[in-house]
Amino acid sequence: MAVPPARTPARWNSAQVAEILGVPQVTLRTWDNRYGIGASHRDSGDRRWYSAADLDRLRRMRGLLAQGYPARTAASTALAGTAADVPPHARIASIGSAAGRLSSGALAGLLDDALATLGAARTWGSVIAPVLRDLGDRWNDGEDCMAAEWTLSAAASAALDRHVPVVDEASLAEPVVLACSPGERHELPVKMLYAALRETGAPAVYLGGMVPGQVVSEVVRRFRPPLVLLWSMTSSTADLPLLRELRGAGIGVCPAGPGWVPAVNGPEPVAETFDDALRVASGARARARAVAQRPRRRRSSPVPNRR
Ligand code: B12
Repeated sequence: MAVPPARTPARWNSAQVAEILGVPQVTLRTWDNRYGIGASHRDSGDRRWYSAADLDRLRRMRGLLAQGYPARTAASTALAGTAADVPPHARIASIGSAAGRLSSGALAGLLDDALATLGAARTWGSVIAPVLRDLGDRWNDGEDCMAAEWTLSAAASAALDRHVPVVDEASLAEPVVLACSPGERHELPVKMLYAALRETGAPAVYLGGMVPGQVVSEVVRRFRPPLVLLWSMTSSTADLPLLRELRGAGIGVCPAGPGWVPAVNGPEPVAETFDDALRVASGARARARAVAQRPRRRRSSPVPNRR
């Protein structure tokens, strides 16, 4: 089997890249020969080897093509690393249409491009959320667009996995913990928040959708986070007993999302918008440090074990 040339960051050969991107090898060769976008390394047998940066550029190329850019422009834009001039309504239209066609491949390119160009917060607020709201409204009006909703949600989640670099959680100091309430499957809003936090370099741990209470408790015991952000999209998933239990153990918990509003019912602050939650989560470590420097009473009982 062919191996990558020594001492280069190249890791994937043409067949692997074709599979990862869903683009035929012959097309990859054409892009490379015509537009100079492709593998940055060749081995002694003149075989192409692609690095992570090469893959990112090719993903953007694919996303720009799906937005209707001519190939030459798409290649030069991807190579220059900027496509900020695509207006949000064009992104909304192309992502909405790719979701309607259930085209995960086109969505991957479009979403990678949006995330690389706009970052997570703007991609969410000005591109993905409007498409999801539209799908939700159409579903309410009796249109069967559930498959498009699932396809887009899955593609967005996968694009975030590519966008956010892997980190070894064990090495993080005082990370904010983000989790969906135990019954909550609408995880995308809080996963977007996680990506936005990580873009700023803030240490954060993301636990995913429908997180059992005992998992939250165990992670909290391990990481001692300055804040747990507990997300709930609908009132049926707002888990008030879990919120109280964590707080009773001295853990700072911020209920986030529209689901908490009727549940907490009153003066309790809820992070209702993405920007609120980003502010609260970003400031949590600084606030925790300030509190730690004040003279304080003994900490209450350890985090309860819910098993
Ligand atoms: C995508 C989606 C799904 C996907 C979720 C995929 C995923 N991985 O996240 C799937 C298909 C799994 C799904 C499942 C279900 N869904 Co759904 N879903 C949606 C949809 C289309 C978008 C959800 C979303 O991400 N909203 C966020 C953005 C796009 O909406 P928004 O209004 O702009 O958001 C506001 C706030 O949430 C806030 N905000 C936005 N982002 C963020 C981020 C943070 C961190 C914060 C703090 C705030 C915040 O700002 C906005 C202004 O207030 C909504 C429709 C909608 N309009 O929301 C329905 C919707 C939420 N779903 C609904 C329902 C009923 C369900 C199901 C029960 C359906 C079923 N019978 O199985 C299940 C629920 C399962 C469960 N236990 O959780 C209903 C909820 C009604 C209600 N209030 O109870 C909605 C509203 C659709 C409808 N009928 O109108 N769903």
